[in-house]
Amino acid sequence: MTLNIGVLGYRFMGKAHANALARLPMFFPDAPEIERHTLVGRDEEALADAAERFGFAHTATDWEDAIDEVDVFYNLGPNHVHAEPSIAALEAGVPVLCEKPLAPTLDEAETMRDAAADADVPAGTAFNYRFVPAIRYAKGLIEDGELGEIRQVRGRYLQDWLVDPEAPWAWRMDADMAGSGALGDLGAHTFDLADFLVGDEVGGVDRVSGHLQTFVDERPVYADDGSVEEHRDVTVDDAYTAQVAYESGAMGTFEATRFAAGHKNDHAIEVHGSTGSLKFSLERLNELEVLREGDRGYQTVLVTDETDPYVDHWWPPGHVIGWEHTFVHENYEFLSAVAEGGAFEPSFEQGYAVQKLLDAVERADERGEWVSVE
Ligand code: SOE
Repeated sequence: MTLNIGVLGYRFMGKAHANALARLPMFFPDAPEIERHTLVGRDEEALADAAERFGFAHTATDWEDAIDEVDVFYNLGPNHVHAEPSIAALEAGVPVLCEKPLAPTLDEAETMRDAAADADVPAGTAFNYRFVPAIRYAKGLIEDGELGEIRQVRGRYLQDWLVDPEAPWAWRMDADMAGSGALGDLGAHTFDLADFLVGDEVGGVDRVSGHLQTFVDERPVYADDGSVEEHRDVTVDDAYTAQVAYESGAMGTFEATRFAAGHKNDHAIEVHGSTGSLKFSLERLNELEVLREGDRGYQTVLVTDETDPYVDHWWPPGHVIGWEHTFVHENYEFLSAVAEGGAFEPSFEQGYAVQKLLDAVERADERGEWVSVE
């Protein structure tokens, strides 16, 4: 049976997922058969152009029409359009893959989590960094006890696209549309990654601290001729830091920023255990640095062997892969779960768990003290 895919959104994430869908039959022949069926968006001209480039057979300016026509729905729109279409799709029995963070607010994320719990189909949150081969390899090491008892995790996500105060206003800077800024957009990825890697070892999060800062509180909106039309308020954080206390006694430190000059998309995580450590950086995503008991320093493991997760689908050892491949792996797992009636992780439940952390970090910042997550 062919799965007809409907996709809401045709910009950055639309392109990343459309590329993944196009690659699947070529590199993952055991993936379910798919048809890039309907692309959904509001601007008819831009939509028609994107549909042609991305290989979609149809377009729709109304997501409700698309949901009636497809077997699977991808919600890749801005955060404030995550809840309504995703819930409608789930209520119609259509599986959903939704971009992160799950929603702008914890309340909305909760309604999405509940809709997923009532539905009998997969509902996935698109935390793509779980699907980096080196991250899967790291998880294997942790599960096998190679690092011993996990004591500390340290995650950071650094970007620099807002250092310039004249950088244009965008929906990601609006609290109503985005929820939060660097915290939800970038921190959500790191919280999920930490949970994926060490969640089973360290248990849930007990309490968090939080500090959010907005460095530039309004930004220009530019007309097509480059002139400034107006200035709009920035109502989200430009950067956050947080400390996390896990139930096991393990500690976490996390940060993200859009103001780290010189760092374009620098997502890194480190884990320290009683007998070893590991370090991962997205800037060298084919590698993992590992220190085992007795080592005098970190050893760099090139995670490109045929035996490494997902790598046998691509190139011979040493022929490195990139950021876009994480979406192919994510789409493969999600669509396989849909076709086989299996479960997909990260689920909406896991997206909701991350949202609880985002909410707690904001509450901690507002109160100026540590807060519990429940
Ligand atoms: C923001 O700049 C962004 O595009 C995020 O929204 C993505 O989730 C991240 O992977 C790259 O940066």
